[in-house]
Formats: sequence, C-alpha cells, structure tokens
Amino acid sequence: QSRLKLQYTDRIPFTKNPVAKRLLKIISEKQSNLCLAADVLTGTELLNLAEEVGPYICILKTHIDIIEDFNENLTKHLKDISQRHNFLLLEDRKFADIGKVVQLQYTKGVFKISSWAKLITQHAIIGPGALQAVKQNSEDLGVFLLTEISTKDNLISSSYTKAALEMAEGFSHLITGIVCQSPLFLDKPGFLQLTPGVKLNSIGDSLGQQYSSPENVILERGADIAVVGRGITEATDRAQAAEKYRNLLWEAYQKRVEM
Ligand code: BMP
Repeated sequence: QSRLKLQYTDRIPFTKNPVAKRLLKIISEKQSNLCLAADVLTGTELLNLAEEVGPYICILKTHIDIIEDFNENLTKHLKDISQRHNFLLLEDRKFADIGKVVQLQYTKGVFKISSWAKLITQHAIIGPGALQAVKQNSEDLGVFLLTEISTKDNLISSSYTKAALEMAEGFSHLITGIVCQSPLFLDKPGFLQLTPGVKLNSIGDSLGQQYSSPENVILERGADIAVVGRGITEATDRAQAAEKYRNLLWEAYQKRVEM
C-alpha cells in the first residue's frame, strides 16, 4: 500500500527505526506534521521561539552552528523544552565528510550533537560511510538522508536520487526518512518524507530557495512532514503563524489519505 494513503499511526509497524516510531506517535498525538526551521542567531531567541511554537510542531530543526553565543546550557534547556512540549530535535548538520570525521563531528567538538539531537541529516554523496559511522546509535538516533534539494539549479541528478534511496534501504534501522522534493519511495511507508521549501504567498528568496504552499507540498510533492522556517520565524505572531501552518498541513494530509 502506498504511504500516501496511510495514517501516521498505521505506519508505525512499517518502520524499523525507534526514533521514527516515536516521531509518528508525536505527530498523531499533536496532530502536527510541521517541522520548524529555527534559524535564529542567539540562544535566547532560540529558546523563546521553541517555547512559543513548541505546542504546534513535531520537530524543531536547528542549525546549531549559526548560534553566536552557544554554550552547553543552551542544548540542555532546549532538550527540556522539547520534552515539555513533546517534539524532537533535529540538527540539520547535513553531514557529508568521511565516516571517521562524521563520527567526530556528531559526538565531539563544541556542539556534542549526539548528546541532544535525536535526529540528524546527512548527505548521501559520500556513500554508506557516514551512515555506518553513526549506525551503532540507532536505538537513540534517526537519520534523514538528503536525496533532493529545494534550491534552484542544484546539481543533484535523478540517478543520484535513485542511488541514494537504494542506499537508505540498506540502513532501515537507522533511517527515519528522506529529505526530498517529490513523491519518492511510495512503497516504503516506514520512511517519512521531510520536505523543506514551504511558505505561503512566496515563490522563493533571492538566494535560490524555492517555495511551495502547504497544500502543494503534501498533496503534490508527497511530503509527510513539512519544514517551515521564515514563514513562521518572520511572522509578527509566531505562535499564531505556526498554528496556521500546522492546521493547513494537517488538513492536507487528512485530505490526501481520504482522496
Ligand atoms: P526557510 O523556510 O526559511 O526557507 O528555511 C528552510 C530550511 O530548510 C533551512 O533551515 C534549510 O537549511 C533547510 N533546507 C532547505 O531549505 N532545502 C533543502 O532542500 C534542505 C534543507 O534542509
């Protein structure tokens, strides 16, 4: 059965990744398939945003290396908020180095990503090495593998996308899902499609980003979870904006299942 037609809870038995099972439960409980891209520059801004928008999201996605005043207290507080509001933390590091370096970047350095992020993103370009590097953590970690990208004139080919998906299938205990832009892997309800590039009333920014609407991303592009950044972070009332995107995305998914 196509994943496009299944409710989130009905997909739990298909996934082999424990973090994906948790995520599917959170999505159903909160009726939210919204991931917030929390691209802000200070710890205080990040924590305030997480508090405001927390009730409406299933994932909060960070780029922790853009925080100007990072210290370990920040990720500790962020973790507390994520538990209180019941969402998962995704560090969008897009790991793309040799396995050994990915292992070090994931566990060490300033950010110690493995100590707070249950979800990470990886590029497929280097082959299975980066997945092997974090594989032993699959009880406590889910990877979203990037197989397509939302930017204009990007260099990813359809053969790259296909090979990346095949690679993901070999790591089903570790893979939570796929970051992509079109309805791929329809026969794999255990993988979640995470799709960025979502904003109302905009077709893109001046640096190559391309946007679709919440309805389009769920109904046409096959997203299971949509990533919204500036559509929420730049709104005057961020909680209200998050609630609006949450409702539109959830209704679109329900419509897709029933269609
Ligand atoms: P915004 O909605 O403000 O354009 O933010 C999009 C977010 O999604 C950014 O954090 C970016 O890193 C991420 N992203 C993307 O835009 N396109 C992709 O293909 C993959 C991404 O991770």
